[in-house]
Amino acid sequence: MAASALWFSLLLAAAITGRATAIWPWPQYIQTTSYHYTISPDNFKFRYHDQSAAQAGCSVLDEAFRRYRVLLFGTRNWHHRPDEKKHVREKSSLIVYVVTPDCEQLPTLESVENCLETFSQLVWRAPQGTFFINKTEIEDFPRFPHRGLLLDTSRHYLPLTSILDTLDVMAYNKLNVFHWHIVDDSSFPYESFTFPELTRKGSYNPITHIYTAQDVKEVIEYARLRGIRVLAEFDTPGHTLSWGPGIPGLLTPCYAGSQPSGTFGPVNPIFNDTYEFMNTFFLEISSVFPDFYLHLGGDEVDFTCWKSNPAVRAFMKKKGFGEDFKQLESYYIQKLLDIVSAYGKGYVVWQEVFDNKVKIRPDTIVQVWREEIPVSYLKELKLITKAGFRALLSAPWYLNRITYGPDWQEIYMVEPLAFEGTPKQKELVIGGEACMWGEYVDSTNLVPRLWPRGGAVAERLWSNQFVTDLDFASKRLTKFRCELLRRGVQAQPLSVGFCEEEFE
Ligand code: CP6
Repeated sequence: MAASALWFSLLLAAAITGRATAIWPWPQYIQTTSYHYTISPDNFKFRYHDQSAAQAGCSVLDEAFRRYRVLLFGTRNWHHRPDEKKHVREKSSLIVYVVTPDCEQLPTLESVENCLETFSQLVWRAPQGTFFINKTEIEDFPRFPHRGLLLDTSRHYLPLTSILDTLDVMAYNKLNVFHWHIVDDSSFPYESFTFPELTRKGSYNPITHIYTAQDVKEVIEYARLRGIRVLAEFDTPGHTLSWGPGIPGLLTPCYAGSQPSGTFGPVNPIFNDTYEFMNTFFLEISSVFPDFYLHLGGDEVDFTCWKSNPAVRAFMKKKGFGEDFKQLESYYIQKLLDIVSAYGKGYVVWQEVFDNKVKIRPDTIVQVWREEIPVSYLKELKLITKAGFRALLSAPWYLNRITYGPDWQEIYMVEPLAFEGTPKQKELVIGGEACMWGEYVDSTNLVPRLWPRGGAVAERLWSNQFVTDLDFASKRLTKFRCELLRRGVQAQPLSVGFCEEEFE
């Protein structure tokens, strides 16, 4: 007979066993004991419970069972130790039963999330290599449904492996949205099949520094299997210099006096061709990226070039915008939002779109990135939610920024709901994102800059609002960082010290 049957549900509303070693992020409820079971990898099994709606053939869980077995016990074939086998099986079979309400093809904002990561963090090892798990009761669910990480693959190209490896570590941290800031001024690595010239002329290298259709599919599938959504950002009308060479006429020519200066500004909002291009381009994007949401950017639009261009000025006059270039920006964004909503997509935009009073659909999500100007990020959240929009917080969570010292603590102590507002307003804050802008980051320094500091954001967005004790967090994050090293992630140290198991 199986000695211990472990019951799991996706809500983790079940009794399981384990020692609270390095649980990160901290669960909603945990009651652990010193009573522990020995786990024999030979006789350890993940199983679908009879009452689970999902059963074998559910790829997300089948694959998760396989991955977590390897994470826990390595790739050694534990099933062939003939002398011990029978004995061990009788003594300590351990079965983790998973109950899920559904087998979802794609993760969504509404998805109920997986529990195998938590289970894996409860297993501990004796120096001789024996595995244990303490008798523990645990209940867990996220505080916010949108817990993202932004990677910028334009300022520096990130090889596919860097992206896939990041998705693994996101899953370890229970982050569930990969915000792919895939193109920007510096380069256009996305390979468009409708407009191949964009990549051919806008990437750093059209052979080696691009994401092919196959690459993009691979990222989406790898993320899906880890419960991670891919939120693709094609930022316009600013941050688009790399689009220019591939699509002549798309960008606004800047003027020096009465002559074109040879430089270009944001997307030119005055031509029908611009919107025809966007219509075709976003048709492709809408089908390539299956998530309901697309990120449409809209940040940092510099008006100087538009101001310098006589045709733009004439257009402003005709439309009655006067000297108010925010109205021109709004004109562009509104047309773009109409295009994308016609494809049945939802959208996320940077805060300027809200600040500049663009008319946006009520289901738009507004992402807050500016720290103080013109108002603090908390005030901004207050204003956005007061207007009835959903909001995402990123302003205090720039992982690309580094300082000397334990800077994860500042990240950790952020309280996203510390603004004045009704409970209804607070409900509109659906989460946040850590950002890794790429100006000074490529595959050489990405990993230690992301981890374990990204974990501070992850716990703030997962755990309940009262999990704020820095000493407690520090101890767990230090151990979790050692666990990341064990899993092959080059996470940087939090402070002085060492890991009990040393790794290369
Ligand atoms: N790139 C793009 C960036 C930033 C933004 N958009 C950015 C600017 C300043 C800081 C952080 C990020 N590098 N496209 C703003 C959302 Cl401090």
